[in-house]
Amino acid sequence: MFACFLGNSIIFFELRVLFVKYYKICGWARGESYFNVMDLLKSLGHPEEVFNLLWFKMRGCNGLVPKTDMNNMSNTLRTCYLYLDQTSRSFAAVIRALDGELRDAVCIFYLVLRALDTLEDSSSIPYHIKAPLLQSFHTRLYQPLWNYSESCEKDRQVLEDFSTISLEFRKLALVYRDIITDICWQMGEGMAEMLESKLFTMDDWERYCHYVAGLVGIGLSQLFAASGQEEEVIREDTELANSMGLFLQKTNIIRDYLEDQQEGREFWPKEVWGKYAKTLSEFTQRECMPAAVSCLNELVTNAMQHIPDVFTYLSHLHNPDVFTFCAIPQVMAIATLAACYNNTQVFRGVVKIRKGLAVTLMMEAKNMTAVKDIMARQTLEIAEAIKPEDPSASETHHVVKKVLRLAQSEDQDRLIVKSRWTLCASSFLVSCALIVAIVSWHYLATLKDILAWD
Ligand code: IN0
Repeated sequence: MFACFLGNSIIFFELRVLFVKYYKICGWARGESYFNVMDLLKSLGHPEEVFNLLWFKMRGCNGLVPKTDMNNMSNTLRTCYLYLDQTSRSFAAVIRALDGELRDAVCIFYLVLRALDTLEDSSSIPYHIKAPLLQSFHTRLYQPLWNYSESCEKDRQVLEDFSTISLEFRKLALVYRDIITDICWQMGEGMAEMLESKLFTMDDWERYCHYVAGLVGIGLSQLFAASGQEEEVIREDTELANSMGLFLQKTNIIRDYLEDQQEGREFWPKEVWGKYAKTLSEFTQRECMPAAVSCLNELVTNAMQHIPDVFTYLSHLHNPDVFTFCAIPQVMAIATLAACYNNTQVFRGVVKIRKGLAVTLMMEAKNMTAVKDIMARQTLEIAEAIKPEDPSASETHHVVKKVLRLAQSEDQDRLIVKSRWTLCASSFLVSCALIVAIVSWHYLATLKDILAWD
């Protein structure tokens, strides 16, 4: 066992050196592609991810979703899709997979929400200006010349050229416009309300997440129903739609602890972190790591409570494109939570899921069985990382059991067997790669010597 581990470690190191050299020589895929060689290396222990990455590399996003025909679009709509690509490349591909007028409605909804979110995030705008700006934001959708150029945020372009987005908004059918306007109005009011209040209680946390993400789920459900691509009932259960948003937003808040600290923002609720520290910023200090991780695990456990609602909401969807659109962010979120759980890296840097895993999840999340499979697999990873001494251990076990029961009742053993099989296959693949690498290395070295003699 030890020899196998040592062997694979040496192989891994050799391959890393080889790949990094190759990467430097070729400059392959640097920046302009969907992944680079380091992404491949990170997935070396997961052969199916390497395979999917290569497939994705060859076919690009078009391998996952059909290409949008940009030729028949107005210049302004084309610009909107360009902004969509700039703000969120992978999610843009997911939106493009939607059908007909729903696709444009969701694209515009997404950009309008980005603009509102960018306003909320702009720390350079003082409170007395920001609050009325947020509250009146929905009215800007009908003001053709309104733009905002005072933001210094990364996505400020959507505010600076808001007139292009609002022009396309005004071309949408009235049903879509009314839904988008109403959600922006509620969200702007909510954001203004929360501007000055710190997130103290769990209720504050839930309310904040409802305003910025739950309402998105509620608005999307209304758009799906209005387009006729989903049944009317999907609008009715706003609690389920809210949970879809809360699961995503809580995951973002947990993952972005350090980034938010560095930018002077705090979104972790005091009711939880107050049990482990005097100030939230303490968690960046090495000596506070055990307390920080306990707090982190409690929040992950809290976010996981939304998974049963996510299953129910997804099971109500009938249209395969709408299903994939909703399922992909959810499976990415559970993978992010699994990567964060019990991980001190949350307090030291960026926790990101492997690109290979992200591509694999995007390719797999096509139906309820696949989504449940993914949720169960990631939940099992969390289960394996639970430490008995963790203060939330029993609560985490409880939610893990609930998710597994809902996800895989009759199939638990198959998943465990599958993950073991994957491990063996990985070792085998890595070993084969080593052999190929070493043989090639010797062959090239010999060839070089022969040429030198000549
Ligand atoms: C979203 C959501 C989203 C998509 C599908 C169904 C949803 C149902 C309820 C609530 C939200 C739903 O998905 C995106 C995903 C996304 O943008 N991913 C980023 C990754 C990242 O880290 O930013 C990417 O680049 O791929 C999402 O996160 N939000 C969002 C915003 C608008 C719309 Cl129309 C849909 C943001 C948020 C705050 C979680 C709601």
